[in-house]
Amino acid sequence: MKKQLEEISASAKAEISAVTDEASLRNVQVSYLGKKGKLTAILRGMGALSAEERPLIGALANEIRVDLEETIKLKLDSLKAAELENRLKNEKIDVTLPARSKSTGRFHPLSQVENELTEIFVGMGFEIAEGPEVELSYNNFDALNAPADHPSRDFQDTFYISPEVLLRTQTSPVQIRAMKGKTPPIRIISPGRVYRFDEVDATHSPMFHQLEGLVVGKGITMGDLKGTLAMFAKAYFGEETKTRFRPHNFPFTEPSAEVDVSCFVCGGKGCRLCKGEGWIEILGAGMVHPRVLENCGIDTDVYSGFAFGVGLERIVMIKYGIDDMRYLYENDLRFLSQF
Ligand code: 2NL
Repeated sequence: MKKQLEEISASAKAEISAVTDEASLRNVQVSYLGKKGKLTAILRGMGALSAEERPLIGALANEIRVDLEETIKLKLDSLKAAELENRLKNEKIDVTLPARSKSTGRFHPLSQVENELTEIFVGMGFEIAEGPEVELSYNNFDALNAPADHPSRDFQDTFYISPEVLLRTQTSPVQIRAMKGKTPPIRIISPGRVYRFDEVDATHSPMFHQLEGLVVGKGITMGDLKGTLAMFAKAYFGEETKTRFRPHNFPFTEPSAEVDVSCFVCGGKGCRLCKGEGWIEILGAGMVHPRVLENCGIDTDVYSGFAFGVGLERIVMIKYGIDDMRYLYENDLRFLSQF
């Protein structure tokens, strides 16, 4: 029986040393030390031994069991170490690979243009003024010298909440509030959303964005208006940009003008963007009508002012050659990620 035990020990050790993975090692373990294992069978059959032999064989069998358990444990450790070694070799990280690019967020083109314009005017000393989008009809129309029969006041053109309250159709009421609230000098810009009762198409939306500017002080003239807008045009469209004023009419300014800049694509020669004109209309402006100043409690013997209004959608569309305004509101990333 001793010989049998030594054979079992030898063959178990040979098998243990031959396995190359954990699962096979477990099989060897079970086939020798498991409930129906070879060593276990010997231990079970010890009842048949003589009283002298039993303790000797028992001790030897136990010794072999402990030895095999230890051998299996060592083999297991070495298999695990080998596996780790192998993984470390195969899962090598190439730190020289270029990083996967992360798609970062960005400002909507309208916000980008609003920020660019704001920065230019803030650089010229303007402050940013804000006000409510739900306004008094008085601030939106009456204070701005829009007569009761002015077409823009029609309920077909303006979103009324009540006869006295509406969604502002321009950001001018912000300037009205500023003029009522402080004494000149005043130098403000008011970017924001405005609303008009328009059908959606390539050039219209019931909600769009404006940026207006207002300067009120002693001795402010048309020359200041022209100089300010010429400087703005150069800062935004490029140093070579020229500015042109065409007579126009707004109820809130007198005189009023529409302002064109020389085409920034062709430099004035005429191209597709400027439709062969050489000029692109970018905003409306004028000297603040004395009645508007009076409506805000400003003494027209002492003060005068100028104002202008830019449609931000228009500037975005001109700048990027976008031919349909609806793209600006659809939030399609294929469109937005181009800017
Ligand atoms: C345009 C024209 C303009 C103004 C807005 C203004 C504001 C006050 C007094 C006088 Cl409080 N004027 N704003 C003046 C001229 C033109 O906007 O076509 N905007 C897109």
